[in-house]
Amino acid sequence: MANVSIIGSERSGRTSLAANLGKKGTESDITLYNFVKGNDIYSFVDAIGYPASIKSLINAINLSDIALVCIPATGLNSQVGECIVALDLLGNKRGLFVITMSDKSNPMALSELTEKIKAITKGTNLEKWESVPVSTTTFEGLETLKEKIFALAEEVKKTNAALNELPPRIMVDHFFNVTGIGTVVLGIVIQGTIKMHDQFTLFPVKRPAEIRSIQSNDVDMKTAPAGTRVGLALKGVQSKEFDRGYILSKDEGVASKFTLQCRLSKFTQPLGVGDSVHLFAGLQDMPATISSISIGGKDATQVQAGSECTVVIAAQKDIAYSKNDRFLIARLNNPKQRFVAGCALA
Ligand SMILES: Nc1nc2c(ncn2[C@@H]2O[C@H](COP(=O)(O)OP(=O)(O)OP(=O)(O)O)[C@@H](O)[C@H]2O)c(=O)[nH]1
Ligand SMILES: [Mg+2]
Repeated sequence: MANVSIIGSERSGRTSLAANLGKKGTESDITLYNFVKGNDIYSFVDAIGYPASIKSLINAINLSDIALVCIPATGLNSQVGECIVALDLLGNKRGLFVITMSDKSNPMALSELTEKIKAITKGTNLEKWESVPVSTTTFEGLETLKEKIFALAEEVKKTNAALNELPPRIMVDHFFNVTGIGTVVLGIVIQGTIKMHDQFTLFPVKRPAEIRSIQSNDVDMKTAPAGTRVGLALKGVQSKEFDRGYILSKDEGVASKFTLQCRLSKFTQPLGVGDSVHLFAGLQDMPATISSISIGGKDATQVQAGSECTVVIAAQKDIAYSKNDRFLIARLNNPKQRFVAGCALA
């Protein structure tokens, strides 16, 4: 099992790649494609709403263990830059650069582009990511790409196995009512192992919910370990009580004001006290305001690109969170680099 996001610039061949890697499933501002390999299910998430919406990008990244960043053979642009910044600020992801439409290029240009990618990712969390040239018209490179994804998935499996004993948490991305079944939600078991009849609470709204049944890729299961994309039928809660990013677990933090340890992107404009920003926490997102900033323990009114600071941020709604979650601060209206900072709870 591995969840893989397909991101990158507009018209970079993302959807063509997704369609070559899996079979189309759920579709909203992200589209899911599934592929079954023996006992393993791969779910690919195409961030179709990006670049218009960074929410689509962040959701795809946060729903995946592995990211594929599509870069057309014609070259880099600011959207690729933005994807790299998002991945770097979120940290801790595995991934590959997919140089798409390789049939439109030549070996010399492809190796030049590979070098450029190395240069711009130097010093980021992505500096060791490999680049793979692929064409979905000639199918050149597709098998190599799949092998590399499978190899990364083996690493992901080991990481996820270590999460199986933790208290279960399910991050919900879709929710609806199915006639004759009731409330059905789709999401990912981000830690722990879930079982039929488990009793959870839906956070941040604190409503009780019992797991009536579990499916993975439309197959009924009694349990599901960490990393599984699941469909759950639930008892005790209605689909209209859900929102994107709500968490089912036994115990979860709920707050709207946070003290965050932040690392600012090198490419952002300064961040100041009183600024209106957008806060992302997992798949939850909402407007927020910077209440205070401190740098090295001293109060400040502003912090510059590339630096670290502690901020107190007030969000407009309650957020469900756990102590190791990562947060992102963004400015939705900034035309080129919308990501401001990657954060952890202080
Ligand atoms: N020659 C060639 N064309 C390709 C390849 N992959 C995609 N295309 C074409 O490039 C265009 C964009 O491909 P898509 O897969 O829609 O790219 P996308 O990133 O999903 O695009 P948007 O979602 O519209 O931003 C389409 O006309 C594809 O047919 C490829 O490997 N080679
Ligand atoms: Mg597309």
